[in-house]
Amino acid sequence: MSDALLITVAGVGAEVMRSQQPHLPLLPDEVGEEYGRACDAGATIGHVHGRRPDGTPTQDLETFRAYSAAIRARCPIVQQFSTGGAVGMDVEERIAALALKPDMATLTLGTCNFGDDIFENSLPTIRTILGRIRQFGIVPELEIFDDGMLATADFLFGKGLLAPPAHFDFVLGVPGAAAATPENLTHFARSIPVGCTWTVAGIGRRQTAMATMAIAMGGHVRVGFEDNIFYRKGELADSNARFVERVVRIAREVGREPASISEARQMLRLPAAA
Ligand code: KMH
Ligand code: ZN
Repeated sequence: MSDALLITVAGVGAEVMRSQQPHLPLLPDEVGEEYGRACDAGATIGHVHGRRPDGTPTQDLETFRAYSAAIRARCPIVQQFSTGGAVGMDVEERIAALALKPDMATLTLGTCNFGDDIFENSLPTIRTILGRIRQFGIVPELEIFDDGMLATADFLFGKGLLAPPAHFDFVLGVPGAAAATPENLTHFARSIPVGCTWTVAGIGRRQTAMATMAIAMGGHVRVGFEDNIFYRKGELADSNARFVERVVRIAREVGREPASISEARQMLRLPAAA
């Protein structure tokens, strides 16, 4: 297995607003340019949420069509559509854009608190999302926010609804779900089948600490405005690429290089790019 580092850029998200992060991309050209700069810096997966021009979240297919085309015109990053959307969206809305057949789509394996809200992923919701992912031949990223979601992964593997090796993302530090601690990251990484790949998305100020641990552990990294808007305490990041550049610097210090797009596609079991 390659030692190359997968870096996901989660550059849009559904919760952060322009009033908090003035560089948040919203229009298709802005999203294309932002993901292009992140890709130039070493990101190989682009995790995509939709926004209306006023910044409100949407999973509308036409928004994703425009984002996807703008990203593709700028760079060959692996495109991963969110099916989480924003809290409160119904499942049909969350999966509407999958008809565009992105390379990958997220699949969160359980319900958790999400600050004051509830991020709802009951088994029927999971089955509906997974059904659509399979219908369109999309590679899932299994999102794990809390311990019980690892049990659901085992359950789905046992039922043959998912097959290892799979790609996971551990989202650590959401208020109300698993904390971004070394102990949790170690436990999560040990709990998935051998041969699976994983990234960690450390929320807020824990982003860089979690990324550094993942690099040392042989895992992979997710960064971006969806998870963290500050480059360091009190200083807003001026682009998503800044986070990617920092991860690449840390990785090189411990002897890991960012994956190329073709390496990433192989590691994620995606067909070679056309
Ligand atoms: N916005 C969060 C409630 C995903 O992209 O699949 C859920 C989320 C997960 O971002
Ligand atoms: Zn997301």
